Amino acid sequence: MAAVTTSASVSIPSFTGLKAGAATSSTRISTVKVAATAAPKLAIKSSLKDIGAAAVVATAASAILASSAMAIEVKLGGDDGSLAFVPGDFSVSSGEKIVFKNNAGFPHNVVFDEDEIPAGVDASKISMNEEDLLNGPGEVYSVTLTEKGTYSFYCSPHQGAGMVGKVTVN
Ligand SMILES: [Cu+2]
Repeated sequence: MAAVTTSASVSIPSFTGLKAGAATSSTRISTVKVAATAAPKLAIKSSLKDIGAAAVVATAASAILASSAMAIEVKLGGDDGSLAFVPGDFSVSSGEKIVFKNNAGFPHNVVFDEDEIPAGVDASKISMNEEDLLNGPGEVYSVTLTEKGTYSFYCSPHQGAGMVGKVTVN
């Protein structure tokens, strides 16, 4: 079965959430300082713990952001519910990650056409199985192409409806 990974963009919203949480924590600390009683000691401890966790997440998120600079996201299904890859024709650099993400009208999948990929590339190694489907919202299939050239791909349930795409690797 083809590798299904969590995309960077899926992780980022939770980072934003935690960032907001960290801001709340520092607010709590200044409140504690003003109060200056013995009891808030426990509150400070838990606040620092929150900040520590947020800092760890922040580090992970920057790593994700750095790597996503070398990735392109392709929506599976248009925002208007159309059965299409969005964008449907695009270019990437050799080695750049392509993240296909369920957006609308799923289930979808991503299958490269063995007759329309550069010579020597094994379609089965870069494709999902025809029977495998991304069923849930936000589910992703990621692939990295290194051989330069033009690749055609399609979604097997919706190929007849015109859900086909093309990527040029430079
Ligand atoms: Cu589809």
